[in-house]
Amino acid sequence: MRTYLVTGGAGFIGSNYIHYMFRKYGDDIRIINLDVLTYAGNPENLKDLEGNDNYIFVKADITDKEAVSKIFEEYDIDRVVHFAAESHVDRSIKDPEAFIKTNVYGTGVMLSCAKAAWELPEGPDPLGNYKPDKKFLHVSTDEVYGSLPEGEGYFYETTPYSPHSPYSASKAGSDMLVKAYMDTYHFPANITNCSNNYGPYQFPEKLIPLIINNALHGKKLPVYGDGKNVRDWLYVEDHAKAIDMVQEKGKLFETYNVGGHNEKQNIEIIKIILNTLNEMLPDGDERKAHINEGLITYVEDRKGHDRRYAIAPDKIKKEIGWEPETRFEEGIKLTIKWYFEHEDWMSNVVNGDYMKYYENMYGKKEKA
Ligand code: NAD
Ligand code: TDX
Repeated sequence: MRTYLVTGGAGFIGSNYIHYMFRKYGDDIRIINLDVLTYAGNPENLKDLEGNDNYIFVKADITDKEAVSKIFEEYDIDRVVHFAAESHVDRSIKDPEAFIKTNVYGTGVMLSCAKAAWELPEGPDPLGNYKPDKKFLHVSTDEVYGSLPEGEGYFYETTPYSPHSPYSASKAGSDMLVKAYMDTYHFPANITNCSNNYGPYQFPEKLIPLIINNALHGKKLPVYGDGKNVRDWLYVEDHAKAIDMVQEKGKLFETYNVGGHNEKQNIEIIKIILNTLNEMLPDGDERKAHINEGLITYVEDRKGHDRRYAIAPDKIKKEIGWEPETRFEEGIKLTIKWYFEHEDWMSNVVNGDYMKYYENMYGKKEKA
């Protein structure tokens, strides 16, 4: 049985990945989920796995080397899938330090512990020798490549790094550490750089769930700047599938960009959500009365706001055969349906801390 160590598995993409993996491999795999449960980590995301003997949750911090080493001592880990990170750009602008600590130092700890557990004392490779079939996958983002001009060019694996926010700079730093481990120690790893994800279990600080939640409650829909910034949206399950395919079919030491040529301006996304909500809510639902474009509110722009992200997924398609399966029109309906069916999940998440965050982040913007 193959054993996975997933970091950050209680977050948005990590929990979708764990669900995907158990659906795909069933009892043939065991997953250890290492997560410290920050505001973004939610055990409810994995509640359905309670009682599954092949799922083990360990509450620990990736910056705690002793705790991470202990997991490698206790279990014979075959695959590491490293999601754990501080992930929200706006928070990184207000408080960069947590990003530097978790994303850069935390990734350093994960690499060091995996290397120590997998390394063989000697062998034919002067750079490094490892137990067979051990692999580390570092989950990263397209934001490390910086910003593209409107309507021109794509991010390739060869595009130079040019991060602008503390978040993307810290992710770039973590990618560089993984590259350094591969080059210096021949450490068996891959990096994936993915575009913006959306889908179930996404925390409502990110654009799509924030807009869905605010629209349902008749709250203003904050649009940064002119609303014409472009993101390349991917349904989260397609990302989970890509990660698994890269680990099993990709070439070690390679980076793969993950995205589906689905560029949309933020304002387009918001209008699609409003139309889809109205389409999907039953006739007579009183919320329909307030779900309209009158809620759209232009607010102060994000500092250093990247204009456009767009991934060229040519390499992952050609070498591995991965392609996104969920078109945006379908993915957004699946996502909205999930939020309709999980109102409790949302009301638990939107607790006192979230309200404080919201007031702190948007209170001043709306008055601007
Ligand atoms: P998220 O914020 O929803 O989840 C992060 C998880 O990591 C949470 O469960 C949190 O508790 C955990 N965590 C944070 N700090 C930790 C620490 N010090 N020790 C242990 N656990 C810790 O993030 P997400 O959106 O699911 O993103 C997951 C990964 O994918 C991140 O590395 C992110 O950079 C990358 N990524 C995200 C997107 C996106 O659109 N969301 C796109 C590309 C790449
Ligand atoms: O209230 C808002 N209003 C608004 O106009 C919010 C929260 C966002 N926006 C804009 C900013 C961006 O142009 O929407 C776009 C998307 O914003 P986010 O959802 O915050 O995502 P982004 O900044 O693009 O980063 C995301 O994608 C890449 C994830 O948060 C990262 O973790 C991932 O690496």
